[in-house]
Amino acid sequence: MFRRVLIANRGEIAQRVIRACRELGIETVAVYSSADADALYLRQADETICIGPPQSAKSYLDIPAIIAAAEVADADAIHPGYGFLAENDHFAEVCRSCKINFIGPTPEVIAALGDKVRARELARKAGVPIVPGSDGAVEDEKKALEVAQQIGYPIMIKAAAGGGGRGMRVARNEPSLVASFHQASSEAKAAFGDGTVYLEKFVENPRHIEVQILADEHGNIVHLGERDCSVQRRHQKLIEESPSPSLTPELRARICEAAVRVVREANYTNAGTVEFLLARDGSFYFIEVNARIQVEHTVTEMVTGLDLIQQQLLIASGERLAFKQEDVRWSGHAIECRINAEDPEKDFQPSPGKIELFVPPGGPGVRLDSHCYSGYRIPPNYDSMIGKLLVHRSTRDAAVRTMLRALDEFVIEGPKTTIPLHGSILRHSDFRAGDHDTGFVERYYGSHPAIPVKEPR
Ligand code: MV4
Repeated sequence: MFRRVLIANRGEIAQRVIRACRELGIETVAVYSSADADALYLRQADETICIGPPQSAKSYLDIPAIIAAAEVADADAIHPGYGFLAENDHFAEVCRSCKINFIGPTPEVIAALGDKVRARELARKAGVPIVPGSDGAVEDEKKALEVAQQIGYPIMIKAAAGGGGRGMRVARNEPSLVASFHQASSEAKAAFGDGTVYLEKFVENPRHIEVQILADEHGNIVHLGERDCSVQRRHQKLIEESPSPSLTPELRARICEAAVRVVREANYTNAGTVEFLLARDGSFYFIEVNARIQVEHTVTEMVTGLDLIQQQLLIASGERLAFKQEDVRWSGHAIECRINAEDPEKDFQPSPGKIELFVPPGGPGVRLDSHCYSGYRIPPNYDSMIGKLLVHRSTRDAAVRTMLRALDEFVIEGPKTTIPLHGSILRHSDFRAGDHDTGFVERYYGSHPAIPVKEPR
């Protein structure tokens, strides 16, 4: 096992990795930008190193600064967390050439899955359903029109270098397809340096189901079930839960087995997530793989009792998975609410600044992963997540009731937060019935999110 791990991240995930390392007897090195000098995770690490000014590009994204910190601190591994350098194949390659273990998949696998056209091809080869669409990249508008003629409208144009909702457009007829094709391609070129796009049939208001997997370096793969992430707004997830209220045991088994097939075809190692769209009629389609630990991994931790960060560390140090698929047991229902310092009444405008009073909820079935405290100043330079509030109860209904109780207990004075919005969503009859899809938030909380457009039935 590693002796010393450097965490190339900040906030709650830095703290989460420190906790996992502590329990495994691994020393930790935290890095920080000058904006994070008073962060809680710095007090919990064994060593801290300032890597630069507030701008991410000059600190948490600065590869030479992070590698230098790892060399100086004599770390034998780097955990990238999520965001920042977590899916940067070049960074993983630099780690390899410096003989530092990157806690994640190999650079080759990160690169292959980062190219959404290649990822789609891997899924197809693995016999996993993909959304009807183009056979690879679409080079020009003539080809785009041809493909659209074949599969029918509406069509989605996606950037090969995109993912997570970035660089996507919908076209409902030929003129709009031609315009959108060129727009999507130039946007992708500007944003990612690669204008390659591909086409898919547009699936209207799907549910978003993702499957957590673990894969060791000896060919062992297990899935840890799914998470339903359909409650999102503009590709920012608000609520995640497991199990999904929209899967039957049969459908669940098929999706989870499909996820394992994708991961095997990709030679994937470490923790990862396979994303699917689930249509109303029960058909599901692979969309992409997230080659990192995700924010919402905690939901799966609650229902499986596993520590996914410890599993990442064990896998990256070359160990075999200590359990088989049939040993994985799921219990009860977990829900996570992402609490952000944002004002839902002002189009989710970030609301950074000093937290005057922070009173965390607690009690049976409640977990809060947060790096915040009374007096903490939320820097304006990074994402606005204050923390992740989770509950674990024996049924979905009990979990919802415990979450409502915990949200009521949670006091954050100072910044505006998404706490009241979560309360409103959890009381909504469609959410209560599990009858919600990725269009739910826009539909009911479109203009003035705290006031439902249509009152819950
Ligand atoms: C789609 C889609 C409909 N049809 N692809 C958005 C995030 C990215 N991972 C894929 N996304 C979508 N791809 C086709 N062919 C709808 C979405 C989508 C979505 C997917 C998952 C979760 C939330 C979403 C919100 C809007 C659109």
